[in-house]
Amino acid sequence: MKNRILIVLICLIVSCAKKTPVIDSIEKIEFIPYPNNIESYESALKINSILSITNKSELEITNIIKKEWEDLTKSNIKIIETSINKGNLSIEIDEKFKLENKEAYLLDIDKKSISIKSSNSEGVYRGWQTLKQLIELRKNKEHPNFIPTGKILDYPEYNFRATMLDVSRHFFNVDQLKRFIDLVSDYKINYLHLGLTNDQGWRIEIKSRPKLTLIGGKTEVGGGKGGYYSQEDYKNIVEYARNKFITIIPEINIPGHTNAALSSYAKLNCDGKLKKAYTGTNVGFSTLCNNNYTFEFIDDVVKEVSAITPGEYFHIGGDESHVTKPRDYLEFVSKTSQIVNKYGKKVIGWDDIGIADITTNTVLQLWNITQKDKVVTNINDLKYQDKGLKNIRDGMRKGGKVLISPASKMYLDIKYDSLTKLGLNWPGYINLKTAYDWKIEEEFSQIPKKKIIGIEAPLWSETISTSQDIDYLTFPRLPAYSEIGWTSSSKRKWNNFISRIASHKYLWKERNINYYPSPLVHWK
Ligand code: TNX
Repeated sequence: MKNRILIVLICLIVSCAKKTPVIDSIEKIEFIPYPNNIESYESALKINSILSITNKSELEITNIIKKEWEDLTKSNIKIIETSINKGNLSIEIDEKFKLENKEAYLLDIDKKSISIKSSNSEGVYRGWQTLKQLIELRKNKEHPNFIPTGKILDYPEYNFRATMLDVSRHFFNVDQLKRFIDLVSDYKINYLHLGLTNDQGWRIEIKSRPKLTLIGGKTEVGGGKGGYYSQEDYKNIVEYARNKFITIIPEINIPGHTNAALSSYAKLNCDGKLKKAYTGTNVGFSTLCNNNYTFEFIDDVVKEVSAITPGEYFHIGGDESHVTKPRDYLEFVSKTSQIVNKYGKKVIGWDDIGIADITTNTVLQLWNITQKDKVVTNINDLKYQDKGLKNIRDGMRKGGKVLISPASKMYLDIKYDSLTKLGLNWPGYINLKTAYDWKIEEEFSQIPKKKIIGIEAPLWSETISTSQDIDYLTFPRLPAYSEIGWTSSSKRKWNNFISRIASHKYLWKERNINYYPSPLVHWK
């Protein structure tokens, strides 16, 4: 009898061991951004034991996750009516699960099933993004079909985590933009700001002003053919991003950075003459004329773009208007802000607009900062060193909020070091450590935390024209910024970050990302 029991026991242990291998526990997974709370159950779940998905409330998010699950695991799961506790991925939307943050989620993985809980579908999607990264990071390990069990209770440090693509200096088509959206979505970016207009090109169709794209859309830096998005293209991009819970923010820059418009409509110029097209990379030489025609023009543009933009923000630029008369500049900012509000949107502008009469709820994007040891070669460079902070102080006094984007730390178009072929270096160089290893509350201690809506890493395109170029400047820095935006700074450590990011190389290879192999990382 005793022997029999022993044999049965041994069989059980052997078969169990076969079923559930011992794998690294869930805290050791190289998540980026790293979740704010993780608890391990010290066991494992076989991924293809999940055969169904349930959701009691919203079908849209269930379909999104079902499709992404199937693309990722290459196996089908079916939607079923009621949750079962074996082989199921259950999605629960429960209004009571608030945690004072709409993106908060609870991801619970046990040996037999998975559940994602949040107060709304956006939070559920953030939980899914964590699960997706977990499944992918396991792919290159022993027992790739298993994921560790545990509970992740997570929510972001900042509700606004953005990147920007300048589609004006060089045009990127709809497919290139969708690819960029896919790549940044993996890192829980939730806003994409598009620089739609600049001296070198006008990239959005305005039905009441067709010459903007017929003339202004046909140029770009270096003399290439340019391009533009029709309003249908733009709606398509907005919808594509929405399915990844990313909100598009359009930027129509006024009153400077407007040569493309000035070369399309003569009446926007004070001398009534069309400007020549511009394909160089200088800044600060163009301005709209302060006249009635211009404000009708701005009203029409803001009206049309707002109508196809479901998000709450509209970016009015406002930077580097060096040839606009100071009085005119103030009038441009305040009148354009009122127009934007009239069409139901909140204003974002570069920090320069802090000196003007801004409207309530305006967000100032802090950019005008260079590194402390940046050699000032020219007296004009002095203006960059901390002009941004002065503008922000002005703007905050008038009720403005702040979006953190210092050029010295967060500009994706800046060279990693002196050897980087792409990019600029006016605020200094930004290697991976400079990008990651700092804290907003220490660097900008003079800005109260409650004034800060979040972070944005902009990618200007003077020196880039292909998706490979985009990749090279974006990876690995964008994951660093995403973690600054998501993970509490007390939980971020440089050494730990570089050991995690090394594993993301496999994810990037899978997606054909032309990343920069930073020498600061030991790429395994
Ligand atoms: C400054 S950032 C600019 C852009 C340039 C960028 C290049 C800002 C508001 N203005 O026009 O493209 O530097 O790094």
